[in-house]
Amino acid sequence: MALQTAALVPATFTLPKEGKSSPSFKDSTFFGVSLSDHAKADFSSSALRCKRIFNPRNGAVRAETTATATPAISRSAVDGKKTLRKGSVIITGASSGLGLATAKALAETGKWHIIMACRDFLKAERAAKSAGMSKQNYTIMHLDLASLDSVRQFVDGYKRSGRPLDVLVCNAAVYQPTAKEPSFTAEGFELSVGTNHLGHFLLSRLLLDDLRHSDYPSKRLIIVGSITGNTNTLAGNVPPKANLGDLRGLAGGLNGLNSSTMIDGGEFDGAKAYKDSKVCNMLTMQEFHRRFHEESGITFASLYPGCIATTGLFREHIPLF
Ligand code: LMG
Ligand code: NDP
Ligand code: PMR
Repeated sequence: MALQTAALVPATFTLPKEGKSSPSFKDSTFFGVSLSDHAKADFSSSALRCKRIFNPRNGAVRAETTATATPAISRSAVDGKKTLRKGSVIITGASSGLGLATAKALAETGKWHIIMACRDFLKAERAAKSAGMSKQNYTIMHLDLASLDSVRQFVDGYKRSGRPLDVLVCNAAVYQPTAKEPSFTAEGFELSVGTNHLGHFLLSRLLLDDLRHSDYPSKRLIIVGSITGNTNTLAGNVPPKANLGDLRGLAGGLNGLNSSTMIDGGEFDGAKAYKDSKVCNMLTMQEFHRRFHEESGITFASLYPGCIATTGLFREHIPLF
């Protein structure tokens, strides 16, 4: 599979004019969108947790982390050889397409335990079975990225499981190129940006501390981007083109009531909303890298998988495609 670091397009990300809401990157806002008070509480408590845990004077919390984390490398009692423990990887949307293929490939190495984070438990179970994945290599956990409450519940459940987290793969997405009318997430955000970007953003933000604490040799946060969001490529010039404009729709909540459903404030266009969401995905990894890489040792990456026209992503598609 060809991996390509996403090239980003400054032209698609324009800063707002003075006096407009600023798309500054704060812990509780992202690209100008203000998450609900509930979400704010989660973000700030997650930041607090991180401070507490990284404060060397706070012995109690450090003791807790050593109690829950399994050392990545342990010495085998029998022959004294060093062995690497199984890595733990969460893959969102692992019930089909690229996510399932990734889960299967990692399971086959025998070196990973895969947490398949899926909205449809039965579909995921059937998919894992038909991919021939062995039960001991995976766990299915419910996650609906179109609900920020579900994201929080998933994170709580994961933390309670006591598993370390070594890699997070944000793979799930929806694409609605033929929709005439927008649809919405549980909190009322336009569905594609709400699921692909906001759901993954909250998930990543809440799990960042767990990745930080991983003692695995390579800890990663990976998001699946798309060339179709990059307007400096031919594919990215096929209309409708991604464009975040001055973020006025996002700042207004993407709910179609007192704001547009589109990030740039324009008319709803499902194909554009998807491409915009992928630009946000790619920008998120750039910003996470800038903010957190050095201090945490986490590798942040986005990748473009090439065109796989047979996946579920294209359940709705235009005849040209
Ligand atoms: C849209 O329609 C719907 O409007 C939207 O609602 C949604 O459903 C979306 O993605 C889903 O689809 C898609 C639209 C795109 O298709 C049609 O309307 C059907 C008719 C299109 C038939 C056009 C065939 C043309 C073949 C072009 C071959 C390109 C070769 C170019 C060579 C250039 C070399 C530099 O299609 C259109 O709207 C038609 C416009 C086609 C634009 C093609 C884009 C190429 C742009 C090239 C610009 C290059 C500049 C940058 C280059 C950088 C290179 C590094
Ligand atoms: P699929 O539709 O096969 O996979 C997408 C997965 O996301 C499905 O498992 C789907 O679940 C899941 N999903 C959708 N909505 C939610 C939700 N609300 N909560 C949890 N999971 C959800 O498509 P692909 O494998 O093609 O897509 C995978 C990634 O690759 C996406 O990020 C896509 O943008 C990206 N990509 C794909 C390209 C391609 O050509 N295929 C090209 C460029 C990027 P369910 O099974 O229940 O529907
Ligand atoms: Mg594209 C020449 C390069 C190129 C590449 C790499 C892609 C990838 N596409 C290219 C060109 C074209 N496409 C051209 C010239 C056309 C006719 C105008 C075209 C059309 C087209 C459509 C209608 N292409 C599409 C669609 C979709 O609905 C897909 C899409 O945009 O999904 C968001 C798509 C794609 N083309 C690609 C890739 C990778 C996709 C799927 C992108 C994704 O899933 O993220």
